[in-house]
Amino acid sequence: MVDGSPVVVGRATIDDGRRSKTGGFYARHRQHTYMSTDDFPTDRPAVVTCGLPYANGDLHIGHLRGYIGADAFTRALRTIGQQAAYVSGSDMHGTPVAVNAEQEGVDPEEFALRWHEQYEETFPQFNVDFDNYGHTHDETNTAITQEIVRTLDEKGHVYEKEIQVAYDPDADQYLPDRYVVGTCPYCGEAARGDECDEGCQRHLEPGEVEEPTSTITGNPAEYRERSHKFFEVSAFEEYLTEFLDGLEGTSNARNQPRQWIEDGLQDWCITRDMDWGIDYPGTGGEDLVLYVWVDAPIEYISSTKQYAERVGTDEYDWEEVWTENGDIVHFIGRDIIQHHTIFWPAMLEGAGYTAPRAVAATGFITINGKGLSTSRNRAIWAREYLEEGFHPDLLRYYLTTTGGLQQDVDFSWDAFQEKVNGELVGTVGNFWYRSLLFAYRNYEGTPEAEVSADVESRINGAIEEVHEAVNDYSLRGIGQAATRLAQFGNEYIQRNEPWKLTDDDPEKAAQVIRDCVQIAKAVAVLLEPIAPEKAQALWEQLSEDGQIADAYLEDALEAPPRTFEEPGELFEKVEDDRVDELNTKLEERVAAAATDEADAGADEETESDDTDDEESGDMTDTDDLEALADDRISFDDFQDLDIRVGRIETAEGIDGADDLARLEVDIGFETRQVVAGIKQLHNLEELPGETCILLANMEPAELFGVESNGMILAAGEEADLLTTHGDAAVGEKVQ
Ligand code: B3M
Ligand code: ZN
Repeated sequence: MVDGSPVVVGRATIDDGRRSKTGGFYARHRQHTYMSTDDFPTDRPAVVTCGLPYANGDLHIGHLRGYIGADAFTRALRTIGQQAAYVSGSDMHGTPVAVNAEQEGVDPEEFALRWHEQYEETFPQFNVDFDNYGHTHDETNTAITQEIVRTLDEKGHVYEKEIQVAYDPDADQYLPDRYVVGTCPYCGEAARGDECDEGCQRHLEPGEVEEPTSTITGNPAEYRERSHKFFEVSAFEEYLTEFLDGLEGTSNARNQPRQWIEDGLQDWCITRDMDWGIDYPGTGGEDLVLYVWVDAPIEYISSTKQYAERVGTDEYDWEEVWTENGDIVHFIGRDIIQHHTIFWPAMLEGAGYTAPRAVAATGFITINGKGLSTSRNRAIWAREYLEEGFHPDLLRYYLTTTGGLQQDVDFSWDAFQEKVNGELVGTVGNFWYRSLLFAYRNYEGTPEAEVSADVESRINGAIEEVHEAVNDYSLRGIGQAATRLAQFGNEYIQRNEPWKLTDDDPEKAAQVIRDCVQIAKAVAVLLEPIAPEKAQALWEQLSEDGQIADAYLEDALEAPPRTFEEPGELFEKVEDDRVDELNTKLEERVAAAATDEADAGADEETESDDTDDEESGDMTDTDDLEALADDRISFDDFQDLDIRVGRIETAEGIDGADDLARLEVDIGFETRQVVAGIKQLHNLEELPGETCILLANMEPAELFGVESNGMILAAGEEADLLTTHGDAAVGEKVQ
């Protein structure tokens, strides 16, 4: 245990930086008893949001991972009895939209609305079922944004300051954000005016980017003095530290901002020299608009309000959620953690709104192990996926159950085929079809028998897994609960061989099939958050009424109707030749894009496409456990490893490196400096004093200019640090 004994912080018992398992049990008739009263389901309304897509280009698989994930999470919350709304909207403002609209020679409003309408049509095609999908330019968001900024101003949190802003003399224009590119002052990578998108991912303030170049003319930009409005984020340091201690979601969303706070918070420039955006509402900034990152998250509130106004505030009280005590859960990409864990909670606190309960920051998507790149056409486009004729639930399953939320997930058509054919066709579909077909042929539906105690208990176990997965923000856990139950079903039917029993022991045969039909229904209820349309189809095959989306987890134990029709197969194999064809198409178009780029002499570094989140694909093996090694080593080989007990003396983040921390570890004879990829996974402040295990005779390596002289051993995707449990002294050899 790295972080010592469990401590009660904020809402939940935190143990090693993660929510503890509740140890709760499932009871029928919707009475839940859990150790912590604050686990989901709560008696408060929840809202789940997903980062707003900039209304500036086609949606691709990188976007879908987030929207599908948050949709699945909301559906899962509802299955455990949590009232929840799922809202988002299009991000219409800022330079990501203005620059692209200008390139097309279109007015930004018209440009953004066109994309907005396309997104509204596309999301439901992936069964992403928003309760409200608005946009940041509408009246609701304009009004709430201006009100919040006025409140912050009245409370003394906003001030005016003269700053240097980039200016293009040829274009006779100021150059906010994406109108300027240059070098990040923190890590030296190429950066946009307001974000170090290719390096350390830091938000950059106006004037910070070095060697500024105008993206309009390509000329070096000048700096000119201008008066701008600032929000005093620095005054919220203490508040934010406490907020992070109680924040749920992924560990990167807690630990990364801690580091930024430690480095010292800067105030935040909230205005820009542009026409496109929401007007600054106070005095003295009449010619300024608000920075896009002010009004964008406020759309979470506006969209919730629009939903509540549509269904009635008796049904869903948006003010309770946002100003009293709602459970607010934000799903975001890991590149926008700073906006959601520093600027946004400070704004909410300053203006008297509710703090988020959780920030779940997902990793990126890579394609065939390489960074997704829209400009290089190395992407799987939303429209393309559907046009290829694949069912949306297959992609939903792939994206939610391949890898943990924080991990980068690789997509390849081969891996997609393997997952679909293995888990959905081979496990879930196979179990569903064989059970229901047997039941239909022999009993015209559900046999008249009681579900056996063992099977009831196994289903209860799966229900409990979902409760735990929801409270751990683990989409993979939700999906796996369903797949594992189907796996159990397959083993159960195989073990009991009902086909041999129908003549010899008809009662036993009926019992086995009764159990299987119940498991089939339970798998559907459990799988609904991930694969809602397929689950609904199974529901209908069972002759169940209504929508499976309205079912609670405990309905998994209710008997299905006595009779049903002949079932059909719900999943289809992805054939090898389809995969070959899709691989070829992808390769060809990546090659074509490279040729176009070469022809146009495009400069890759200065491209301004927000969806072009090229990432180095550092893939962890995705599903479950890595296979055991086949090759055995000798005892002598093992003896070659000099593994020692160590004590961590210091731990600090390495500037410019997203994941790396520098540790000093006492190993008895000496203190070693090591570099470990744990910056986002642990609260570094809490590591000194912890006992760890260090591979001492690892070859030295240099990472980000820091020499690493040994390797800390850790397990699993959250880098659970290995330790000792007795009185082994520092320096002792592990053998
Ligand atoms: N529109 C897109 C991004 O940076 C941005 C998100 C806003 S969330 C409030 O991922
Ligand atoms: Zn940087």
